[in-house]
Amino acid sequence: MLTRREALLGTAAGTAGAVLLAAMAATPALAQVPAADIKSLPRQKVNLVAPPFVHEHEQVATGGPKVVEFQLTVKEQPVVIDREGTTMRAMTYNGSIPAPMMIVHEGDYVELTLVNPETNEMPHNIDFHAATGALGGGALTHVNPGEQVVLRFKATRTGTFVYHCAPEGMIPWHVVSGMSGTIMVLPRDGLKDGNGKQLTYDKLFYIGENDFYVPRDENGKYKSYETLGESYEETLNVMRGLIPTHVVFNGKVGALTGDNALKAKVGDKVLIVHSQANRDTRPHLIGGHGDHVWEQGKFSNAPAKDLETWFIRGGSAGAAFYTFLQPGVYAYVNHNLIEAAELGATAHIMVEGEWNDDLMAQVSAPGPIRAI
Ligand SMILES: [Cu+2]
Repeated sequence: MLTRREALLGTAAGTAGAVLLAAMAATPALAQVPAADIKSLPRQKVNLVAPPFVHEHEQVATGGPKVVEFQLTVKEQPVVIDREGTTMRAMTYNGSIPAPMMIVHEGDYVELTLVNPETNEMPHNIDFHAATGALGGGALTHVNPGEQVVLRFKATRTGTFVYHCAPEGMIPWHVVSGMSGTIMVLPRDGLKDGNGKQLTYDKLFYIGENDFYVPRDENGKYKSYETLGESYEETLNVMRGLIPTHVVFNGKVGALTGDNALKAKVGDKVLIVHSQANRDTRPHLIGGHGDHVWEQGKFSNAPAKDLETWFIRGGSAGAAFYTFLQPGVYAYVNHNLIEAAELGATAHIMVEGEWNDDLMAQVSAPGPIRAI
């Protein structure tokens, strides 16, 4: 008798899976990589940190390329995604939505251990948009429950890039269930403004935007499920309608607002990295700007300057550099305001410091209308 997992895999192989399997057959074996030179490189093991924070890192690299080791463990788990307690059967890397950000420098080698614990229901893998070949690594990293795999790729292009799960036939489901993250590949000499001027950030905020598709029962109430397998068919039906029930930052409505607001000071130079693995979005900092914006990552390109709103294509991550000039609470939103206000795509940044009257002042407080 087929288990639920085998049944799902069977469905998968008949559809988009066939196309992907054909592509996989054409991928070279990992053994063809000349490993001798890589063996002599220094190695660094990095412990990943849950968003909106990132692991310690250098902005300007000291020394030459190295092999940077990361580990991601797939966690399939129920997560609460709004203030009403709606619980979604999520699939995650390391238990966070989005998955942790990895930061390396151009020319470094990323060496990832991907672990799929035996207690999981699903096979998983990883497609790095920063990597070259083999479906971004997806063809070399397919792990069933109870398996692990190690992938190495060279970070040859700078920028911010999405990574996500991409198992045959189930790609969108795994992605909109939480399996995406970001890798940032910095130039070895750090970020530049396009005129050769160094840009050094004081803080980095990592904001992952996700669209969720939670089925409702006959009374319109969001449903929860005991297993991923049980949630599959009804979730797919909602996904095919292309109208998300939730559009959130960092996995949950309110994950970065109120008491969870991000914090900065006037004068802080902040790099906001925004990823969306599935759907277009348009970040906007209300009351602020994007001083220097790499909409598509690609730090080798000069950043756009002085943007009011920027565009992050579905399946990419972008970075905006901003120096805060006024104190107060800033809302950072997806400026489809329905998605921001009704579906959840809002964060707050609380900025401390001295108010600058020259930039803005309330000349007279609200009061009765007077004759002009
Ligand atoms: Cu997966």
